[in-house]
Amino acid sequence: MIDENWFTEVAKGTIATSFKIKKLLHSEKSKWQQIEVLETEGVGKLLVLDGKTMVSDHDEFIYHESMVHVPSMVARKLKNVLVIGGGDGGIVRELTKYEEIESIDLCEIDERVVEVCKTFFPDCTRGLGDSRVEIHYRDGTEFIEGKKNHYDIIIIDSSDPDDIAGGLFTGEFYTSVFQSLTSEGIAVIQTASPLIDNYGIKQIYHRLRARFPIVESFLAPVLIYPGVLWSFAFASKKYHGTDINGQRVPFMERMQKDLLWYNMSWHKGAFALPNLHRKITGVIE
Ligand code: SPD
Repeated sequence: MIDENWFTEVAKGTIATSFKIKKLLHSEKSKWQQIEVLETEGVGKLLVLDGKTMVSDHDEFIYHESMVHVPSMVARKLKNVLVIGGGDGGIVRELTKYEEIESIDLCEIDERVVEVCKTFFPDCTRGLGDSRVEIHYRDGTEFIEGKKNHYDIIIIDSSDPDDIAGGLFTGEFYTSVFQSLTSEGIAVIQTASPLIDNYGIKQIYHRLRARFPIVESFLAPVLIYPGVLWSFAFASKKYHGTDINGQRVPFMERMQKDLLWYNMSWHKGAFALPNLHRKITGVIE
């Protein structure tokens, strides 16, 4: 909602997060959703889809570095990667830093999100031109159907369950994700704020636990999302979230100097959960 130079996102009808607007840079209704880009006082450019904040110049690195480097530093093999959602390109940008990745499928339902982000968020989209990246403008639930035992990592960078991304939070979809992963595969999924949506999160982790032998969660702050404290599921067939692949450590020791959020100490700490989140995600009763 835009009112008197403020953009406000209301979560669960009760909690509001607001940003002071300098200028409305872009507004359109795509086939799928309302797309807006705002220039704000506090967080630079802000991408809003159907009234919900997605990416800001100010803090996008926290979300993208966390979702990519956690599974990439655990995976033993890192050849084929799938990103579902993520049309802003931030996840792909981080993935392209790994030379051993041979192919990155980006499955984004809305081509206009990619085009708008190329104009307003060039730092996020700069990885999309990498020769290893193939963009598929498809519904993620359909795209994944034909893939079996193929991906080393799947990253689900969707919007929230109560909007067009609803199908990406179902048990059927998680079955497809499981089947598309190799025998050591890892899925990372954005799973909302434990301070706001604990009922929805409980259901997500319950569905994942019914399918994956290892289901863990890690936390990072994202200033622009209501609740700020954000959770991610780490659903894995073989390795735990803190089982960092020692062979990749020298590479990350060099690379982490250029990252703004991720380092290997943070990685391990991100899995140390407060009791509230352990309860919500089914670690303790
Ligand atoms: N509440 C919004 C959660 C949005 C998660 N996806 C954002 C896309 C960033 N690449």
